[in-house]
Amino acid sequence: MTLSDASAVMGAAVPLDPALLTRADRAELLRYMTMMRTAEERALSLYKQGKVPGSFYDGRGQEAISVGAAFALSPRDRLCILHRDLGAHFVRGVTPDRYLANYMGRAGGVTGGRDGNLHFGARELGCVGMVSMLPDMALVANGMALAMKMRGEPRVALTFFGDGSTANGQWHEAMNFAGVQRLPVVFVLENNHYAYSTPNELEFVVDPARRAEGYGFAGAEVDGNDVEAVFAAVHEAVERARAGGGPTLVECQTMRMHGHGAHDDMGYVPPELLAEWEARDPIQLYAARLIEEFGFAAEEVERIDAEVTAYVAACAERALASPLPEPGPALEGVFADRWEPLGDGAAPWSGWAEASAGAAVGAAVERRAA
Ligand SMILES: Cc1ncc(C[n+]2csc(CCOP(=O)(O)OP(=O)(O)O)c2C)c(N)n1
Repeated sequence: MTLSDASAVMGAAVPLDPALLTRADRAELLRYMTMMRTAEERALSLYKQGKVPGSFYDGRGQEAISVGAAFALSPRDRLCILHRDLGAHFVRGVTPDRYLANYMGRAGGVTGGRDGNLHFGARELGCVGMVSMLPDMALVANGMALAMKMRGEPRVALTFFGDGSTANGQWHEAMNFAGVQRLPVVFVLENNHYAYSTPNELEFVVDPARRAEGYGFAGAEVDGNDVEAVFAAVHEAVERARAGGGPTLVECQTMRMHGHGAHDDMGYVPPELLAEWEARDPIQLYAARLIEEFGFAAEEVERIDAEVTAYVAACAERALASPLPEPGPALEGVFADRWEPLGDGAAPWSGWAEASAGAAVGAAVERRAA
């Protein structure tokens, strides 16, 4: 079964070619999900200590989506990463010290202290800076995909968004344009069942994955708490886009296990619903699966957890040691200091060094290509 038959795949898992993921890849998938959880837990505690100004947002319970999806991309692909997708930044090579320093507004943050939140990107890693207005990152991804298509480059743009985005007018324009132009773009919908306090039933009548058919491209629905299911669906979507087959909407079913932000006690979510999803925790499920299905020893899985815990603790120390920024560079990067014509292949976004992309991305994709 392929995703190209949108109606046939609804609710069905894409079969994963076992050769696509090696044992080392599987350990990495667990490592990156654990890294996202651990770094966000640490950031939340820094927020509670008053070290993070403003607000704090995390993606607890959704780790399998950003990690699984980012793992299916090659270094030359591009990502638009939103507020619940920290795992994608990590897979691309952003490190937890830079993430934590960013939240604290320190000079060592990804934005050098310009932003004290999650509105960052890392161009050299293929991560576009986050636009907070929803769902505008879908439009940015479309723009990049259009450029890739016009240049004849076998590259793909991927964007994440939540269920709330799918009820916004710009979202429909983005889907329509992508379908009409058959853009090499992958739309990853993280359906965590709430847009702030608005539940799915007040957001839409027809499920977004089904709506993809109306825009003329494939829609798939996967278990967003199963990292390999996400990887398989996104991998197939990426292959199709790269081969000129146009967009795919991959809807990942999951649950937002924390409030919209740290300020939100989410009293509007029924506790029994949360308990149901707690039992489907993506990290615990995958750790158990590595042992039961893929022959990992319990100690190996525990070691990954211990290594990540120690690594994130060291990263937090580095972030805390980072100074607040000097005011001088605040305006750097706001206005272009020179003008150069964007010749073919010379657009700012295509000039990153491949070698600097996250080790996991390069290694996994190159192994598969070999
Ligand atoms: C146009 C716009 N309106 C409101 C907001 C404020 N806002 C940020 S995230 C969010 C909830 C979005 O819900 P959803 O798309 O389901 O994503 P989730 O936060 O659940 O992952 C809101 C209302 C925004 N960023 N942009």
